[in-house]
Amino acid sequence: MTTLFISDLHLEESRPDITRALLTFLKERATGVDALYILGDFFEAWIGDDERTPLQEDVASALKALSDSGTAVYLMHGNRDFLIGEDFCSRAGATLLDDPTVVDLYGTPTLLMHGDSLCTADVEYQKFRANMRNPQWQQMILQRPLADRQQMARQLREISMAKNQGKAESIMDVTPEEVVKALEAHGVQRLIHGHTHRPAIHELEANGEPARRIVLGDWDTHVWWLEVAPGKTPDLSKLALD
Ligand SMILES: [Mn+2]
Repeated sequence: MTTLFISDLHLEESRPDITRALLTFLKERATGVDALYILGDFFEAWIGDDERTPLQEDVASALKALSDSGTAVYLMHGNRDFLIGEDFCSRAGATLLDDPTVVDLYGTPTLLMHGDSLCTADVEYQKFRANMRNPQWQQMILQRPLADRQQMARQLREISMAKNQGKAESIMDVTPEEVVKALEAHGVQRLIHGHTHRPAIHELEANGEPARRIVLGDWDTHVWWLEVAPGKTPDLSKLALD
């Protein structure tokens, strides 16, 4: 009995090594486990389920094979792939999760988030996030021709890179009070999230009790995953990406 968590793979055409590592991971680590949770920024960019690039199709069929073999596959949006829709999820045999979601992991209620909503010190980003997550705006964007959306995604990426260059490290991390607030709002002692690319297990206090915040790692130089199993302390693992 094991459940795995990954996030922030940022899959894209220019990094075939990461796609290869994912396909190996799905075969060698995820096959046979109860569930695989992907907590956002699985793809570097997403402009609609109708794009259907070879990379997207390969990843969808690998996830579908895993799901067909009996491992439940769950997907949460990140700040880069928040336009992933039900169409892709059904091709991948995946269930789309809200951010946040509380799941019961072998008797321990656990809050799952991508993590960007916890970075409240970045006021400018939170404003941008609210706009991007507006369903009416998303509907309007998804109706535009594919080429327009591709162009728009390139522009957004350039803007985001330029903006983040000038930002202090602490602004790009979660706000500690926000973590406590989230744990207390949901009445749970454990949070798992990605986004910050700072893999670690933090001990803290929430609801007057010890609590734990587990941060998943991004797949750039390493393959990172979290393993949760009954009766065991959750453990982050990594392997060099070759
Ligand atoms: Mn992110």
